[in-house]
Amino acid sequence: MKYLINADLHLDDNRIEDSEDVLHQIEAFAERTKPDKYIIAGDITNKRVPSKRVIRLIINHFYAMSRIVRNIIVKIGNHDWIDDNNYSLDFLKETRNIYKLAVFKYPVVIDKYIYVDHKHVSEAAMGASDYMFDSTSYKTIIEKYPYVKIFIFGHIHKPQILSYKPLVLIPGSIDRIDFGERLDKKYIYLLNNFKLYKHSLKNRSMYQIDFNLNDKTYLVNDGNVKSFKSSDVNDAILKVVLRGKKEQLYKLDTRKIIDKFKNAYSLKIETDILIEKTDSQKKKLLMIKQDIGSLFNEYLKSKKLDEDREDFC
Ligand SMILES: [Mn+2]
Repeated sequence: MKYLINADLHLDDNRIEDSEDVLHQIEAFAERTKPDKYIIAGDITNKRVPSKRVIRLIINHFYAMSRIVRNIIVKIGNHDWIDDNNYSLDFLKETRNIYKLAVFKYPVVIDKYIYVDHKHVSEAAMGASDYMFDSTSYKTIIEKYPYVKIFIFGHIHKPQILSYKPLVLIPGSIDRIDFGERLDKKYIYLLNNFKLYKHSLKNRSMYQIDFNLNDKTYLVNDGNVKSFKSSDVNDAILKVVLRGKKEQLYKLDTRKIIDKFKNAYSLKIETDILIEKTDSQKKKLLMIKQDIGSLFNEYLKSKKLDEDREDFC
C-alpha cells in the first residue's frame, strides 16, 4: 500500500498562483508514483471562510487526485475549524462520494497502523513563526497506540522526522508561508511498504535582507545566501529590514529601495531602531525592535506596492 502524505497547504487568495503551481507538482508526482491513498494532515485552507477561488482550487485538486488514488483522507487542522459543528471544508460534504473523501475532526488511525493528527508536538523544532498551541510530547501519544507504526503530525511548517522507530513524521507545509520559513525546503512524502520517500517541491524564493545603516553592511537570509545580486530577488517574496538610528531611518528615502527591488513579487519594509543606551558602567548598543513600519506601509499602499501577505500562524 502506497500513501501520499502532506499537511499545511494553507491555500489562500494572496498567492493563489503559487498554491496552484505546487498542487500541480503534487498531482504530477502522484501521477508518476500512483499512491493508493492521499493523506492530508490538516490546514488545507488558510482562512476559515475560504474564497470561491480557493474552493475551486481545492475541488480541482481533489478531482485530479481522486482519479489517481482510492481514498483521500483529511484530518481537519486549526485553520480549517470554525466551531465544533462547522469547518472551512463544509462545502465538500456533498462531494465526498465523488472524491472518495473521508474527513476527520479528531485524530484518526488509518489501516490500523498510521496515526494522523494536526497538533504541536513538543519535541519538534519550530519555525521562527510557528504558533504553539496545546503542545504534547509525541512519546505520550505513542504509548497510547502501541500497535501504530507511523505517526503523522500536521501543524508545524518545518518538515522533520522526530523518530524512525516508530516513524514520527512532520510533513511540514507545502510552500513557504511566512518569513520564518525562508530557509526551508518543502516536500511531499510517499510511504511505500514502510519506506519513506520525500520529493522536493519547487517554491517561490523568499528573501529577507537586513540592512545595517550604521556600517552599511547587509545580510541576506541570515547570511545563508553567499553571493547575492539584487536581481536574485526578481519574482521573489522579499522583506527588507532597515536597522539604524531613528534619525537615519527618518531621513531614508524608501523610494530608492522600492525602485531597486521593483521586480520582486512582493516587498515588505520593516525597521529596527538602534538605540544608544548609556548606563553608569559603559556605553553599549541595545537593539530594540520597534516597528515604525506603518509609515512605510502607508507609503507602499499609496504606491500599490503593499500586496505582500499578512504574516499569520
Ligand atoms: Mn495548523
